Amino acid sequence: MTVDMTTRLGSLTLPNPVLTASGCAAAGRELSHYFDVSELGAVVTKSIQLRARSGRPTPRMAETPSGMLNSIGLQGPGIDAFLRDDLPWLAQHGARAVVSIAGGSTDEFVSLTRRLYGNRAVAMIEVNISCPNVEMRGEVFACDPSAAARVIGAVRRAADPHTPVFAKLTPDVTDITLIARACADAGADGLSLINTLLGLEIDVDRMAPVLGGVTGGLSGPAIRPVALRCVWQVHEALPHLPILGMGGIRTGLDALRFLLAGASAVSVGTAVFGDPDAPIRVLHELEHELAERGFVSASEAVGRAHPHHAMVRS
Ligand code: RRO
Repeated sequence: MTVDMTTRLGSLTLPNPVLTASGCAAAGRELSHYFDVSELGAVVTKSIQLRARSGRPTPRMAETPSGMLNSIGLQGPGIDAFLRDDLPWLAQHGARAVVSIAGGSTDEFVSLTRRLYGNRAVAMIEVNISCPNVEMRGEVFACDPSAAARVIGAVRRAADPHTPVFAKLTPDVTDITLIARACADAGADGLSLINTLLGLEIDVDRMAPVLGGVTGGLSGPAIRPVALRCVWQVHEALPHLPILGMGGIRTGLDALRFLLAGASAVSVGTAVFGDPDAPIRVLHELEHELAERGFVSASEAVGRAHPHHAMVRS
């Protein structure tokens, strides 16, 4: 039995619901050594900033039980090089590009959004207001409903009306539904849930933090239940708002769990470091798991684990 794998994120229709996660595959080129990037729902690019940036001091990665800490600090080529080299490459290879943008102020987010306006290679904008590896916690706009709404509202107004704008949120807040609602009210077309959790590891030989940047973002299977909980809570509060779910997805069953909790699509991130084929494997496994359960479409599974699912949908 074949399953209709198409999914919608706002006004964007994707051939399937499995994407890469921002930051884990640069702009997709590295993964193209392993599979055809156009086979995925979309490639989500590493968050891009106005200017090139070298990032935080090394070491920038640390392994933890079932997880990974990163302290990259927004290393990247800047928007000029991205538009010149990376975005055209994705378009030439038939990949749909979800462009992640990051800035230190609302004005920076707006400038980045304007640079993307009208570019047909941009399928969607993911607004990263939740990077944990910034100098000041005040720059994590997703920790505060009004700061989050200010950035998302400004980006939505500046963006091409045809381009969906998703806000990427952090789980490091008391009530993620308050931030989600503020973003939705400000015009977000959907949400990406979740970014990494702020963490720390100690090297007992050096008796010092492992990471050069001291703290880092925790990702991988260790955070999957946290991510699922966030997707669940936000879908319960805002059942009509599309969610792109991510956090520790390694298998098709993991992806299915996110769909059942309310995500319309998923991103596979940390898994690619140990298994570069992971996104495409997860896609095939998800299709199989859906078929096994008698689903004729992926969208039928979205939110199915919620007790009031039937009422919400009707
Ligand atoms: O670059 C990073 O250090 C980074 C970013 Br922008 C982010 O959003 N999440 C993360 O874990 N690391």
